[in-house]
Amino acid sequence: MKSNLLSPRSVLLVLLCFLWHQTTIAQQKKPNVIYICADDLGYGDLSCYGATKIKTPNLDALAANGVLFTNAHATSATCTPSRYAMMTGEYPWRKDGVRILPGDAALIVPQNKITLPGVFKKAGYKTAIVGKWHLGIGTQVDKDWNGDIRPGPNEVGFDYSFIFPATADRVPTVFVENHRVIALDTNDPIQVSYTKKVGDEPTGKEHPELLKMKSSPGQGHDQTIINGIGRIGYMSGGKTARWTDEELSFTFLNKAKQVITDNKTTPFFLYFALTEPHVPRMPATMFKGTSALGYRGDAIMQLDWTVGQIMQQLKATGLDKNTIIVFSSDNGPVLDDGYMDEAVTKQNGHLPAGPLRGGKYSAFEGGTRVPFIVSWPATIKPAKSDALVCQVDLLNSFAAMLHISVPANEARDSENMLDVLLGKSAKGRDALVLQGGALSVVKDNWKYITPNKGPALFGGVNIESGNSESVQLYNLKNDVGEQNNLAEKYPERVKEMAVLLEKIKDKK
Ligand code: NG6
Ligand code: CA
Repeated sequence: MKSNLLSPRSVLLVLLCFLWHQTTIAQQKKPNVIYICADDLGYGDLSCYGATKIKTPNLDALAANGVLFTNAHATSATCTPSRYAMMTGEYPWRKDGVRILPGDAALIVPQNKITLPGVFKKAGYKTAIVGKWHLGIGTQVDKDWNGDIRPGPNEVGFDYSFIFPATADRVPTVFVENHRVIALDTNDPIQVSYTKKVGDEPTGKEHPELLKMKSSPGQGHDQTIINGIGRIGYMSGGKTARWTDEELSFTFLNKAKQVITDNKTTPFFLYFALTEPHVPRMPATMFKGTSALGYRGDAIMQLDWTVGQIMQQLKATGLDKNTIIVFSSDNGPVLDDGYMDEAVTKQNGHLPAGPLRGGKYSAFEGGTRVPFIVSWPATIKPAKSDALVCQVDLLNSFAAMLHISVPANEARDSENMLDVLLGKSAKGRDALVLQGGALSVVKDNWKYITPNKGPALFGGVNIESGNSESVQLYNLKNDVGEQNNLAEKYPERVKEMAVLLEKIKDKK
C-alpha cells in the first residue's frame, strides 16, 4: 500500500504537531521569577554592598553573576507602604490608610486591579507567595481566625499562599495557608485584639520577668508573651498553631523549595518574603553566634544562607539558568526596633545603611535605598548599575517582558525598566517619589525633601527622620550622605522640584 503522506489530513496533523511543539517550547522558555524580599535589610548590610563586619557569600555570588544596583529603592521607609507599591504599581501615599498595619487589619490591596502576581497569572504562570504578608487579610478587623479567612493573597493574584499575616512581632503568630491557619486545634480557638486584652495569658507589661528577650523601654512589644517574647497585640488560643521563632525561617524556606519543585515544568512566579532581619530577631540555633554582631547579624547570616538554599534548589531542579531572581529589601535598616537584642551594643562598627544617612522610617536615603540584585544566568551579563529604579517598577517591567497589557489608569506609577533590570540599559527612571515621614522627589541625582513638622530624631529607634521645617535639597551624586543642604544656594532648582512633586501627585 502506498503511503499517503501528502494527504490533507497528514499535512494538518504535522502542522498541529509543529504548533504544539512550538507552544511548548515558548512555554518552557518563559523564565521563572523569584522576588526575594528581605525585611529591614539595609544598604550596608551585605558584603557585596561594602559591609566588612559581616560576610554574605551567597548574596555576593548572586550579585557577582547578576546586576547589582546602587540606586534602587523601595517607595517607602516602612514595610506595608513599600509592599503595597510593589504589589500594585502605585505609590502608597495615593491611598488613605496605607501605613504599617496591625496584625488584624483587613486586606488593603484592591481586588479589582492589576497586581504584580496578577501580571504573571495573565501570562499563564503559577504564582505563589511564601513569607511575610503585612497587607491585611479578611474584609474587616474583627474576624474569625478559626475559619476561612478571605480575601487575602489568593484574591489578589496568588494561586498559592503560605504567609504570616503581619510581622513577626505582631499577633497572631501563626501561619495562614490559602485562607486557613495551619495546625489549629478547633477546641482551642484563636482570638486576637489590638485594643483590649483577650484571654488570660501573661503580657510583657505585667510579667517582664517571663521574657527571654526584653522589650526596649518605651517601644511597646509588651502585650501577649509568645515563646518568651512580648508581642504587639493580644492573642489567646491557637496554642498548637503558634510558630516557634527559631523555626520560622526554615518553615518558609521549605515551603518556597516546595513551590519550586512543584512547578518544575510550569513557569512560576514566587514572592519569597523573608522575615530577617526584622524584630524579634530569633535566629535558628545553628545561626546563633555566627556573626560578631549579635542576633541581628546572625539573622543576616541566616538570610544569606536561605538565599543560597534557594539557589541550590534551582540547580537541583535544573531551573537555575532560566530563573530570574530579584533580591531586595522592603525598607532600610534599624538596630533597636523594640527589643534589647544586642543589635546596638554589638554594632561593632557595622554600618547597616552603609554611607547613607538615616534608616528605616527616615526620609533620608537610608530609609528607602536598599540592596537590589537581579540575576538571570541564561541572559544577564554581570554588571553594576547606578540607574535609578524602584520596586514599584517590577509590575510594568515584567508586564513588558511577558507582553501583558496593563489597563489604563492602573499601576500608574510603575515604569517599564525591563532593559535596565536586565543590565541592557543604564537609563533608569526620570524621577522618583520617596516616602519617609516626609515625601521627597529625586531627579537627575537631586533630592528635594518637603518641609515637614515632626521630630528630627526618632527617639526610640535613634534614627534621623529627615524631618525639617526648612526645605532640603541635596545633590546625591557628590553627597549621597545628604550632609550639605543646598536649598538656599539653588532656589530655582527647589522650585522646579516642588512643582515636579505636585505634578506627580496630581497624576490621574
Ligand atoms: C513599628 C514597631 C516596630 C516594627 C514596625 C513595623 C513600635 C514601637 N515599633 O511601629 O517594632 O514592628 O512598626 O516594621 O511598635 S515594618 O518593617 O513592618 O514596617
Ligand atoms: Ca520592613
